[in-house]
Amino acid sequence: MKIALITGITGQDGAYLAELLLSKGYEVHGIKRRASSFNTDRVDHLYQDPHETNIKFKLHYGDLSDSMNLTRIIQEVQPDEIYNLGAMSHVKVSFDTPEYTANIDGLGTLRILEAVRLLGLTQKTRIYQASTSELYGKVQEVPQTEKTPFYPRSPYGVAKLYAYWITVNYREAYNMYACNGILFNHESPIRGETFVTRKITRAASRIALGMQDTLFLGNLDARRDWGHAKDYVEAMWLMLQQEEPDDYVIATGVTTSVRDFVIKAFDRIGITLSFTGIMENEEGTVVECSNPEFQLPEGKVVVKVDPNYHRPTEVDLLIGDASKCREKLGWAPNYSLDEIITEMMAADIKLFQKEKYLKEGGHDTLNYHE
Ligand code: NDP
Ligand code: GDR
Repeated sequence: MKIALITGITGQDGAYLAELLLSKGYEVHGIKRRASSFNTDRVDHLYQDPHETNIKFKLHYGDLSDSMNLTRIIQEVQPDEIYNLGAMSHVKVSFDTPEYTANIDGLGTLRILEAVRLLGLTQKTRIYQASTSELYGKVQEVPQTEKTPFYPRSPYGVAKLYAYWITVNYREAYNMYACNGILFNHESPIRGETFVTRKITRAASRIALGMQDTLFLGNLDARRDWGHAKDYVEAMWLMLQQEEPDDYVIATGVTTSVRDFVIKAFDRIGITLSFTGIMENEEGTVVECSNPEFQLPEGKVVVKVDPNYHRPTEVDLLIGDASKCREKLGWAPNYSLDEIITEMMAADIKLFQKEKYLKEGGHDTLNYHE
């Protein structure tokens, strides 16, 4: 039985990867952060009581800023595979917390690599590093491949650039099996609520249910290559099952603007939007509602631009060429963007229908001070 250790197990990808590895018979260990409230929602369904025998899923308290903690966990777990998914992963927030982002996303990766080296596990433990299409940043060429030059455009991208190269360096210097997956954006119903896709599907659902008036967004012109997180964790695993370590682009090869994502999301629930105006004055207006369940007045403005969501430097266009991964790993995405949006909208409509029902029944808050 193989043993895997996942940093960032409480995040979107960590949860899907843990499910995948458990289904393949792995013993899965994960690092969770101590927080003042529960932060394990995404993996609670995998939890096993530690008093049970034959435990296959175990969480350890830790943090990517704490090298002694990481070294101890790796020593205890003796993993065959480490998936380093932990990160301050929000690009806009990285402009507010650049030093923290460099510490966790950049040096955190070094701490993992160095722990494996110091513990003498270089020939046992394989490492996956969560690299990103944000490395490409300012457009140099499209579609982007493993050979496209990097030009990151945020503290997040720059921190991940360090992580990318330190992974390559440890592979070459110490003959370690360490891979970079250069993953383009990937989404799902459990995507973090402040990333643009989930922000849109949540807001579209709430607006349709009469629980919110307006969705405020930043740059509607940005274009992203969006895939499904379930497909992408499969590629992470495949990268660690090869004879030789290597770096791979994971993408769908299709790019879509934020504006078109909004239109598609509302369209899923029978609301047709049209966008008019330019730049900061652009607005999304209801043209037609064909679903009797969700009736919004024609002409109602439901999307507005708020310049506060603009980034000091933006990544305008991402579209990936995953040919290498297709040829060498036999990987291809199963989900189209339309299917992803359908799944996300269905999940958020259900979530907010439940919330609305509870609120209407007077069960909207849990007041701990009563
Ligand atoms: P999420 O933001 O959903 O999850 C990030 C995870 O990292 C969470 O478990 C979080 O813990 C944990 N984390 C944050 N800070 C620390 C820290 N200081 N020490 C230990 N753990 C920490 O990200 P995703 O699942 O979407 O992404 C996974 C990885 O892949 C990230 O590294 C991201 O940068 C990268 N990536 C993501 C892409 C995407 O489109 N999703 C594309 C390319 C790369 P907590 O739950 O407590 O906050
Ligand atoms: P990104 O994802 O920055 O690509 O990073 P995000 O969903 O945050 O933004 C995508 C694009 O949408 C534009 N945008 C907005 N974004 C957010 N979050 N909120 C808004 O209101 C909004 N309006 C417009 C952004 O400007 C941007 O162009 C994600 C993360 O998962 C990273 O960790 C990962 O490395 C990359 O994807 C690949």
